[in-house]
Amino acid sequence: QHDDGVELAKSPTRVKPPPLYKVLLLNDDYTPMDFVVIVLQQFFSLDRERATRVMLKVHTEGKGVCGVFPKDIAATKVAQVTDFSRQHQHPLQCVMEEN
Ligand code: NFA
Repeated sequence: QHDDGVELAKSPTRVKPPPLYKVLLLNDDYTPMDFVVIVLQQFFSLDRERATRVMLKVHTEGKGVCGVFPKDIAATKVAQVTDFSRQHQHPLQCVMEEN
């Protein structure tokens, strides 16, 4: 089996795109809003306006999507956000789910 280059390969030779995972933040009663905005800016490269929008969605709806990534990257984000939050003694929960 060889790679077809620019052509769209048929099923026997097609390489499947990696499954994507949503990374979500969950609401809680204790984590400061400003801290959540910082997390979204630092770990998900959102500008302040987009980060604020996602934070408010999590706050009002209970959860919100931070981004969509391949599995290993999503898992790293979850671990980094969880570590960072615990270092700052906040209970913020970050989870991933298959898209
Ligand atoms: N609900 C938190 C508060 O009122 C803010 C928050 C937003 C926490 C998003 C977690 C996620 N301080």
